[in-house]
Amino acid sequence: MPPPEVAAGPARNVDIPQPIRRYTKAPVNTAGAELPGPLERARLRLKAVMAGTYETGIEPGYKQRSTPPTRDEPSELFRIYQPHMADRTVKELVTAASLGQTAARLWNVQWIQLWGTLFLNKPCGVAQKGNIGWHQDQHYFTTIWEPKSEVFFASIALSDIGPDSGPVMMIRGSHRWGYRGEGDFYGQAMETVRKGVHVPEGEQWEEVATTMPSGAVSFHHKNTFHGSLANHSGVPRLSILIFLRTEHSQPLPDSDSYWLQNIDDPEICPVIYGDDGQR
Ligand SMILES: O=C(O)CCC(=O)C(=O)O
Repeated sequence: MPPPEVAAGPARNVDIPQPIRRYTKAPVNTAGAELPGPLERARLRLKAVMAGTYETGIEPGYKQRSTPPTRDEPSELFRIYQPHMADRTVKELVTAASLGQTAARLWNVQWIQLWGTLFLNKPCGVAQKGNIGWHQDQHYFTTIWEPKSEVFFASIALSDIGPDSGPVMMIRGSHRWGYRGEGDFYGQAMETVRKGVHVPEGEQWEEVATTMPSGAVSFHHKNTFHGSLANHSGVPRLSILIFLRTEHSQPLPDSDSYWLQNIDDPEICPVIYGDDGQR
């Protein structure tokens, strides 16, 4: 049975009420019985990755958009793309069977592949320098996936995310607006970025905070407008964003994107639900 948020029946780019929130600790608690568990281990391991220590001996990919390694507390938003390439615990977390199962149920599909990850450390008290501008994820993938591709995103909370932690703010219902070609993930002046987004007639801009406990996962549609503001909670806000696709997705044949270069490599782009032979 699909979970109650999901309409029954075919689910191609399903019209899911926003924000989608799956308050499940499953990827954490079912991934291993040992303590302190993958979540706690992942937090520690990500500190090492932030400092440039790579357990697998492999550097995280897509370096051009990642923050250079440091042992210091970050003084602005810290981003590492592809941390699962560098660390086995992080890989274990992002490939947890329960994550794939939950995603497959939500999207009502037979197959889910992970094609990217992004670790975010939003430090406290750095004001605008911690922001992520309003955007639709689709904006960054128009040169990678065929337009109708079922590509979506999950965000695992590695710390408790309350209203004052700079939670992701989802714009309710914006997944139905279609791809708008507006917004800017990297823009940190939120008002300016907001002014560049035109709300379709009859719709409204309603921000909904995806607050959630550490270990929870939220999923969002590729066309959902979202962004995040300053963290005032007193502790860093830690999240791993996971890029996913279903069997209803197709790479653009002429794309030379980094994100397709390893799409057939099960180490970097593992199938997290369904038949690996389908890749
Ligand atoms: O975690 C955030 O603040 C935003 C991450 C993001 O842009 C996303 O989930 O697609």
